[in-house]
Amino acid sequence: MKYIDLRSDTVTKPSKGMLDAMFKAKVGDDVFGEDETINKLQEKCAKLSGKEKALFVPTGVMGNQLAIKAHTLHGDEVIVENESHILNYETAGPSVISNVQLLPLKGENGVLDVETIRAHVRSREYYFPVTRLICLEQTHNRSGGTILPIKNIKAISTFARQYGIKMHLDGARIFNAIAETGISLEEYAYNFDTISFCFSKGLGCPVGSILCGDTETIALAHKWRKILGGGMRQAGFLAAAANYALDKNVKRLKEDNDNAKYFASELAKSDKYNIEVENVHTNIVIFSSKKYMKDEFMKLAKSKGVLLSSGSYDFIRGVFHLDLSKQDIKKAAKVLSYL
Ligand code: TLP
Repeated sequence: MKYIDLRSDTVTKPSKGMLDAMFKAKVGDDVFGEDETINKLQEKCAKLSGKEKALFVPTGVMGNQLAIKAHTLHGDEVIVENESHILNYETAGPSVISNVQLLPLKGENGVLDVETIRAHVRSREYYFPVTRLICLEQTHNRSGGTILPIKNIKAISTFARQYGIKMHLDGARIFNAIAETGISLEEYAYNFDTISFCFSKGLGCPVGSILCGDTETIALAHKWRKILGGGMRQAGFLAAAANYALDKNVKRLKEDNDNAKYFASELAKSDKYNIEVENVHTNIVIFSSKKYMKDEFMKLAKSKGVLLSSGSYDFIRGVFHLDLSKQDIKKAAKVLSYL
């Protein structure tokens, strides 16, 4: 059976144009800093984000973990949102790699309020951990690709700077947010010390993410990338895909966001689902079935040709990406409306 794959935007395969660009890449040994395609990508991303430097990394997880490692000391505390990727899907990496404690705070649709953060920053008694870092996520995956408002980001950033707390953005899907808000990567990034984003999601690359920050922080991250086994040699073939994606696949993300909204509004027409259409800001749709438990529902949908993934708790997740046609999306919505 040919499945309509809504499990994630990570499931895409490189297009012909991307494969051509990869095939033609000029590569070298990146451990010696000699891969010109990686160097070009890193310079491009540094410029786009308004940061001094950027580091190509294999995964979004590595980008986040290197940022946490570079910003913290053993025994520090890192504020994250309750439903963040860093807390829920990174295998306790911050405690394993950086020996830090995460302090999860409850947000509203992924959005943390500056007053909630203020109330949880530790005072400097010797028996408290030091609040060293705040991590935010744009778009917010488990809340359904919701966009953190720039006003909220700015308020948190202003507060953090005042108290000498570092800021990291897990911007895995930031270009999906940019497609809606029109706010530049540089304006978002200005509010953070480091920002990571992924090429292997909506941008359609097979592998790769990037971490941007100042020279000193990226130098530390570079060292830790090597320690963790991420010195990738002739990875310019992969960086070529990322360069291609930045040129060709950024603008079209609006289509994925619109497809997600269409799909959500179709599901909402049936009374079989709990779904909040107004919370679909970008390319992720979170919903639950009133009739079936999550696992049962996903199995049933699969038997009818639609692959979905697990969201948080009893929520089911559909993610929209460049390997889906309009027809696929119409069909998926129709199939689910009959379940
Ligand atoms: N997210 C994956 C799964 O891990 C859940 C997905 O299918 O959505 N930050 C955010 C916000 C992410 O959503 C992801 C991947 C990552 C980081 C990690 O990226 P990778 O998988 O490249 O390590």
